[in-house]
Amino acid sequence: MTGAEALVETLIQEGTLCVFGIPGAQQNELWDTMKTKRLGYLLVTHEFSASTMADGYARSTGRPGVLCVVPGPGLTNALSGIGEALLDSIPLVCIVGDVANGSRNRPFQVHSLNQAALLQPVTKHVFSAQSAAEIPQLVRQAFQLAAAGEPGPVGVTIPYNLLIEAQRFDSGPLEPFGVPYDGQAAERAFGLLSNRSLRVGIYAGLGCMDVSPALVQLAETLQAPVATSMAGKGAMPENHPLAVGWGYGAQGTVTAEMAFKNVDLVLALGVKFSEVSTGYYSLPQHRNLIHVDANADNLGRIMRTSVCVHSDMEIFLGQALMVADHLRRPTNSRLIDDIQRTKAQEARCNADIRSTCGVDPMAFLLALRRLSACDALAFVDVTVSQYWATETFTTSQPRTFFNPTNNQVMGWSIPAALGAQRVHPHRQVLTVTGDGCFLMSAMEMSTAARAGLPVKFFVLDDQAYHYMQELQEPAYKRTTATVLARLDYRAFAMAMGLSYQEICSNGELESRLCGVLAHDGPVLTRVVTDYRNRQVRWIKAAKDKFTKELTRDQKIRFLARIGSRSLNRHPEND
Ligand SMILES: Cc1ncc(C[n+]2csc(CCOP(=O)(O)OP(=O)(O)O)c2C)c(N)n1
Ligand SMILES: [Mg+2]
Repeated sequence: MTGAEALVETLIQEGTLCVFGIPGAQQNELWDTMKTKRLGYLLVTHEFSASTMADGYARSTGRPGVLCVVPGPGLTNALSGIGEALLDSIPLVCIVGDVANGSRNRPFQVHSLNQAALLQPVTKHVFSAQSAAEIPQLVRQAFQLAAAGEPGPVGVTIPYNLLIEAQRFDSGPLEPFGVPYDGQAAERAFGLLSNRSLRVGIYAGLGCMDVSPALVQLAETLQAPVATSMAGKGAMPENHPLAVGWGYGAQGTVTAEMAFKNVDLVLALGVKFSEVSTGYYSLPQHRNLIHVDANADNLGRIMRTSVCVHSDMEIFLGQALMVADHLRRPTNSRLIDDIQRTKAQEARCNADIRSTCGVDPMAFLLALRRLSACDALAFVDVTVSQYWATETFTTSQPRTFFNPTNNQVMGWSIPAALGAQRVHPHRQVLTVTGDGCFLMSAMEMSTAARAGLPVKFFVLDDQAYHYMQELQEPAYKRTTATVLARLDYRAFAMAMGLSYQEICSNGELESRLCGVLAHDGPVLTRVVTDYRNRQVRWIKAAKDKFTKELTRDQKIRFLARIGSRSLNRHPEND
């Protein structure tokens, strides 16, 4: 086989359903071979989408997503999405072409940036093929490493001359990696959990996404309320009586904050306590905290921890359930009633419409949840509404709600949704995008039309970076560089080949959404958004914590500026 044939065979054997990317001179041999061997592929319009579609594929399937890009600009365009996957623990295999090596290497080749050096800071590891014979083995290793422990992206660079070299290849499946389980630490954790005078609360992260039934069983055994991190949303069915939503401080749901006030011991499973998920590290510190994670480097980094357990989540939960009789608490009807009552109050408060000229974003999210399928795949972008969506877009199944959590790369939701739709052709796939995010990746909608991917794109149009305004206004009493263009979305949809809909008032929500969701092709829907009168709990929590950490001098400077600017009744906002 040629190097290209060996590479494609390996991708097929590793279960790849689709490769995302753009061909170039260094990779035409590979794309031609993908076609011959019937490996699925999807042409994107910009390589940011190649990494992000692979990310959407990975999040929705739980399997490594694959992108294939040319060296130089193909790779640098893809970096923001690979970075998101790294910080969000998403497995990707990034096949990056490289300039010729060996006797074909010459100075000044096109795209001759240092590909491995570019990949290094955004991946777990970079494999650089030096000979054609190595290609299949390196690709297998990349798949294995991407999914191992805390998942993440892995790079493979392949000089283009190797793709046409014919070789005998000898590569078989790799021995699976051992999974971590620190049995002694786990025993200490079970000892603490068996103290029935301690009321336990579970905080579940992305590491629990594929062990949902065991998580539910442990929660019922411990009679523990379960909050999730932002990325862990879906690991616990949110319609379960012990589910309290996301976060457990002032940044997440009111129900989670209430339920964890009475908790003596937090059991944190498969979480990192990242800045975004904790509302700028504002989660309350409980006296007892057990932290379990597959990556030892994540343990005890943010919160004071009583016991750290380096463990695979499936094994830890399996072992915990083996000693369930020692951990079991009697049914706590009072807790369950309190959760139910607070959830109902919170839901009533969220359903209260606050906007008058345009659509209330919370009303939109609630209607979208009510009217979409319960297994719909929802992709939410870096809009201020991401926090409301995480609170109110209740999920009853794992791997159905997604957002770019820790790199917060704007424009992520549009390509990520396309990547997921490509491998889930019969599922409803939705995006909730701000108009700023829309401007970053909207050209990718042309791919939806070209490839017949029926994603329903919703853009929250307030002609501004509202998120930035929310951060800037309280501190500076004016806003800078946050006003966006007024777009003709209808014309844009037409140019991209999409159907178009517009929702201009709360009264139209129900009927317009029903129409959009019933449509069998891709639709762009402009939601004329009125952001006034609704607080963002996450921003308040983060701001309070940030302010608390300012030095005395910094506080005085901030307050003096706010004071003098408050006298100006005509702030210059642009
Ligand atoms: C690539 C990138 N650039 C800049 C930012 C900083 N940023 C975060 S949110 C945001 C504005 C989002 O605006 P929009 O999409 O309109 O959402 P809104 O809050 O208005 O709903 C900006 C500029 C970022 N996260 N990512
Ligand atoms: Mg906006």
